[in-house]
Amino acid sequence: TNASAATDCDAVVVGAGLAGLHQLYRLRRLGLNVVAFEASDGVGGVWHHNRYPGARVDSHFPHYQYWFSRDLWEESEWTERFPAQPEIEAYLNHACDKFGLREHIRFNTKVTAAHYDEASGTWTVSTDDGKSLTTRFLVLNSGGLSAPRQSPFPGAGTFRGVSCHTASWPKDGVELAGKRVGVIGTAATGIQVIQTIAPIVSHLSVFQRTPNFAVPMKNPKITPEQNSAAQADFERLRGVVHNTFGGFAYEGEPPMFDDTDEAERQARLEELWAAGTLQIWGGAFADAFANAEASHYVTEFVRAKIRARINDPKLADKLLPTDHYFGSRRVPLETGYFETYNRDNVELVDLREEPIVSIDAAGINTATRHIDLDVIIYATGFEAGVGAINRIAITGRDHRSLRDEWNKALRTTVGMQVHGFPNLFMTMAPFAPASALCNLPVCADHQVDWIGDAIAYVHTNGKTSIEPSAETEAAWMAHHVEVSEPTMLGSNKNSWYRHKREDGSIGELIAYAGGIPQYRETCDAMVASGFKGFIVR
Ligand code: NA7
Repeated sequence: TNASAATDCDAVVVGAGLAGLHQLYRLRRLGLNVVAFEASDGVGGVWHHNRYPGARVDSHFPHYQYWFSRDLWEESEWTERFPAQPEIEAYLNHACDKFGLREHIRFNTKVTAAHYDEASGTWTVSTDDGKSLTTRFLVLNSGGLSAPRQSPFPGAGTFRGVSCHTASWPKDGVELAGKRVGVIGTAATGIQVIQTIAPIVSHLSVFQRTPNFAVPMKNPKITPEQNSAAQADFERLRGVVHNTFGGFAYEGEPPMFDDTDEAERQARLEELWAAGTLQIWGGAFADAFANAEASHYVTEFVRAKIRARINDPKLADKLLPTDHYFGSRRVPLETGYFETYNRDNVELVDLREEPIVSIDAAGINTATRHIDLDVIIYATGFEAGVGAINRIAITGRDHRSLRDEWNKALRTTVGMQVHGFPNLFMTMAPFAPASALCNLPVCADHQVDWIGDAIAYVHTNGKTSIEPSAETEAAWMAHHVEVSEPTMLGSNKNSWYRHKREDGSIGELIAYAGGIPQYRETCDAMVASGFKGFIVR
């Protein structure tokens, strides 16, 4: 069914994670001949790689699942309100097989380069097995938080114990019982690891560079009745999540901060603190992201709550951020995380006082001492937004390199296309809700659909290629800056929500803070107008 006999396939999908699997399904439904490449040996993307102890999603039941198939939804059962990694990986494997996708995925094959030939309107995609194939459309579903940051510390390779990044966790696990363990990083991942392994290890050294706020996760078992109720409520829930700021169906409308008095504010925050979800982040007040006074108020509330849980006030000072508002970085959920520091076998190493200088065979050298370790866990995060894409050498029209262009000035059109790169599409890329501020399955479904619509438009109209015009891209970037920079996210330069250029300098805010409804309106209008503002050849 290859529409263009001149190419090996119609579309290439890169990555078999949450978005890639759906993308493959969507493009196959258009009748296209699709080849998917997956660098690892299984499906699931981040849910395949992040096998570290305590790994679970921060989106509460029933939000973190595909919304494109009623059938899949109605047969899916979950055991916990915040499902753990194995359950989500199993779910994605089930979806893969249910929709017959596995046979179209080439596993253990990494895409290394992609070059666009303008004369033929085709992409040549090269893989690490030395092969290449040609395709009309190229879709990068390679993930926004999937390229792990490598250890920057001198001597890291000389460490004689076990060391690994949380996103490259071995399938057989790592022996931690009774070991002296160091964890570097105290964000969403580090927090999950630390609270989980502290009772198991003999001694835990936590290497913290920037303190983070975190809020409680309440994670009860999901009952059969709750599963049935969610299954029966699919249509309504789907309508709701696609029309909320971050892809969650919360009950009730949040009040404007200024419309509440002191008692109402406290009651609201107490209620959300007790609820144990991400709602307290951005959902406490309607203007939580935009109103500095509200941000300040919520920050002080969270600060007091956390402080009360840490026995040693000096330790509390070190664990509590003073340099940013609550919610201006990605808020992690935690279960007993702060109490972990009340344990005798847990030590906080404050890297602002004693930075890591090097690693040797026996452990970590800080500026003031040597810490003996058997295991070093890197919870140091990812090259956010662009990392996985930039690891592919992509050249578009006129041999322009995407990586070079992005390093100079990061830009996309609605986070899914880039001017100068016809027929190239991406999900989870910068300047869309899916880049950071969203329950990802909701955003991903929307992006996968839009990409499907764009490809269908070219395909069914007998056209060759589509790309946004420079003006369309500039307009989107201006809109992004206008709605995102003035928010509290824009106020924080120290977060993966900001692009880090190759020279280490801080660049654009990649998190689009306009919310899903506003984003969808723009994207839907592009489709409805027959892709006005796009160059269709
Ligand atoms: P993050 O959020 O990027 O956090 C990485 C953590 O590692 C953070 O605490 C960093 O400190 C720390 N880090 C990174 N590099 C270093 C070095 N060189 N030295 C010391 N500490 C370092 O990654 P996560 O995996 O926790 O979470 C990523 C997202 O995945 C998460 O937001 C969810 O959406 C899922 P820093 O704050 O930069 O000072």
